[in-house]
Amino acid sequence: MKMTFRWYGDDDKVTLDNIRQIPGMVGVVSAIYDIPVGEIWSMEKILELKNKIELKGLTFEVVESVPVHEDIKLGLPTREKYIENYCENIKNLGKAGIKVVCYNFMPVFDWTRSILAYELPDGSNSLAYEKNKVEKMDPRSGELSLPGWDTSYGEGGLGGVLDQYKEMTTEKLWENLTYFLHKIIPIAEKAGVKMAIHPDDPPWSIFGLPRIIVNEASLERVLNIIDSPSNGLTLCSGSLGVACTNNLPQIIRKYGEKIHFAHIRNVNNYEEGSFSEVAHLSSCGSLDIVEILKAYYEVGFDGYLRPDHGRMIWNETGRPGYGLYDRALGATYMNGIWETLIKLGKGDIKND
Ligand code: DNO
Repeated sequence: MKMTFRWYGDDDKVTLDNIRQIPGMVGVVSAIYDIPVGEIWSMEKILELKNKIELKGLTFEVVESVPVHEDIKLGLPTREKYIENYCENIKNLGKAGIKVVCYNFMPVFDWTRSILAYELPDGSNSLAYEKNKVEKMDPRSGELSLPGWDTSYGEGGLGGVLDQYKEMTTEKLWENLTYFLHKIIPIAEKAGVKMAIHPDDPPWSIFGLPRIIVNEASLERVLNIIDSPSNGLTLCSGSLGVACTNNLPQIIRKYGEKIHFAHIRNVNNYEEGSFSEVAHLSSCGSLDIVEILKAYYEVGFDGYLRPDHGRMIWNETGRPGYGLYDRALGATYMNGIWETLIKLGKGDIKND
């Protein structure tokens, strides 16, 4: 397992110097943020970012994300140009030594929450999803824009793209994903890049827009589209884990070799369909992080892992979900579990 940390580049309040001081941190996960979705990332920009990260003794082998243009998800004729550009990006990233590219196929809205600073009983705050509030939100109002979204709305803006999705069905979205994968996976294979689709967050349809990467059956379906080491998963515990029917350790055991990138986050599930994010520690939420890591250990996981969203603690302010302190605590907690699993496995610690 290679422990990594997401970094949003020079605009991030969290610096590479902060990140390198987290014990056990080997690499940074990042992206080029100032190029519009669908355009080509120049080799120059990719290498500049890579050099900046490596200068601090960290690796840069995972990109999160190369966003997929809405025209690809919509299956419009203009998708051809965007798919070509996407392939160009994969080739360039491969040349620069990137091993894993994370992406998602969520229509219009990426991860969605109703509140960015939900107060937890200990006075810290985190991201939360309150079903009743989301149901009352007007997606066209523009109030719904979360930090870190990569949007590609085109000339008609948000309203325009939502209109374009009016006739979209779950099956049509699957067709469009299938088309996309048939084009990009052979290119990724050649470039030595593993594509890793991120599940939909939350894993259910919102605002009438279909969402398809939501459970074990959908992971199976996406992997069956093309059997290739380059067609893999980003397994996000917090995304899938808010649906109580998703058994994460079971999913990890089943698809272990296809999981190239692990996001680990704990969530507290309230009534079905509402949740808040919490500290990584198992006892703080609904997910058993030890069981999850044990499953990764048992399948011999040697991919990349990162602590996903953290709470805001100790008066930290910054990008919701992506502060320094709680994510660093999460990484440390997980490193502790991992070290224990390794020692137990080797018989260095008696298991009785
Ligand atoms: C949220 C992230 C997502 C993720 C994309 C992957 O914090 O987990 O925005 O990066 O969905 O493409």
